[in-house]
Amino acid sequence: MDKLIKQARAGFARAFGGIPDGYWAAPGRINVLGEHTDYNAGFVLPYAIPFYTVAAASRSKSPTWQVWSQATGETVTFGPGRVREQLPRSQAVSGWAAYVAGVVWALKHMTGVSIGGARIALASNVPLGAGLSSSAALSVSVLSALCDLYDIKLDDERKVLITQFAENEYVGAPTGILDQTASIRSQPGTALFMDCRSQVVEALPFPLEETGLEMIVVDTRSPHRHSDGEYADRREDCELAAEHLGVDSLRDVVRGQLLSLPDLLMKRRVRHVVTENQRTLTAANRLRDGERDLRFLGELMLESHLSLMADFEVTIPQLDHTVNAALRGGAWGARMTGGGFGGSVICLVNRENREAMCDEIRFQAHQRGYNEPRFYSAVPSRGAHRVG
Ligand code: GAF
Repeated sequence: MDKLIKQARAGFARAFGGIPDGYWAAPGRINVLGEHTDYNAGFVLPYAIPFYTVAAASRSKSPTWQVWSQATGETVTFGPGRVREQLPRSQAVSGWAAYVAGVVWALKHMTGVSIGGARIALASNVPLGAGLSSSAALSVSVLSALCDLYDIKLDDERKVLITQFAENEYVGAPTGILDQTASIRSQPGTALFMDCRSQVVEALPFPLEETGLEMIVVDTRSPHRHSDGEYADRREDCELAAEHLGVDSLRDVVRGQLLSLPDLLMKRRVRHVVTENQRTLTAANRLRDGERDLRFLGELMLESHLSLMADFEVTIPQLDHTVNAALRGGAWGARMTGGGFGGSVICLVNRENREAMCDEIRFQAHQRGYNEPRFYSAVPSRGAHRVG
């Protein structure tokens, strides 16, 4: 964290001069179970990982927002004209800075509070394009900074909805609330079980270390293919199925209802959501009951992957091969994490088998001509907080 704060401070000085009023950090996440269930009002089990975006920020006198990013080295400046209602897409801020403009816009839209300008320098070590929620880390760090700078008091649920709204309506990505919730509400040493209908969360013990286990994230560095369009298609499949079954959302479907769906594709989509919710509930119940040996999660993770592969069709061969290689390398279980169509695989493995498993994954990737994967240890970490 110290390094990120230093980088953000140096970037702030270079881009704007002076020192910022404060520093706010927000993490990326993995999701242990509960994939593509959030927008179906279902259950999820993510946690924050020890990779953060730090926003170094100050209020500014003029009503403009200036944002510098360490990742691109550029400074983007925008005024109130680009964060107002009904803005044609061509006039909206684009690229990474859209997440910042989106937060400014959503904050005003959802609270009615008009905030003044700000200067923000962003430094991050959340891997980009790896399905680890670098965009949630970005928007949550900015929202935390703006709320403190302008003394706006919001509860966590509202913060989640504001950053989701920014992403849905300003950036144009139709995501659920999984990533933002994990970034805002995670607590160290725990996994965050959430009912996405009520937004009620429970921090459940996740004693990886105690049982000699590690959760390894494998960033496959696979090219993301049409992920936005495909993601929106899956949402639409789910909405159509819910309409067909006469339920508010697929969370309310019970197994027997599958038979009444018109075609196999719809049956498979619904089956994924129903079984994924069950897996997530099973895991949450066992963690709540104090189960210390987390190896039981391995099989649930593998079942989740198979369901995402066969029924929901959001994996790609590179993710499937990585899961297979992890299992061959000694993992208790492995699965893709996040939206899919590329990105990362998480693997539950004994600490002493970690290197052998990573070697096997690296070897298999090399054999198939894939990019060299990157490995990270996913220790359950703290959610967004002020760091200076
Ligand atoms: C992406 C989305 F942003 C989340 O809301 C969630 O739907 C996830 O894909 C799939 O579980 O990360």
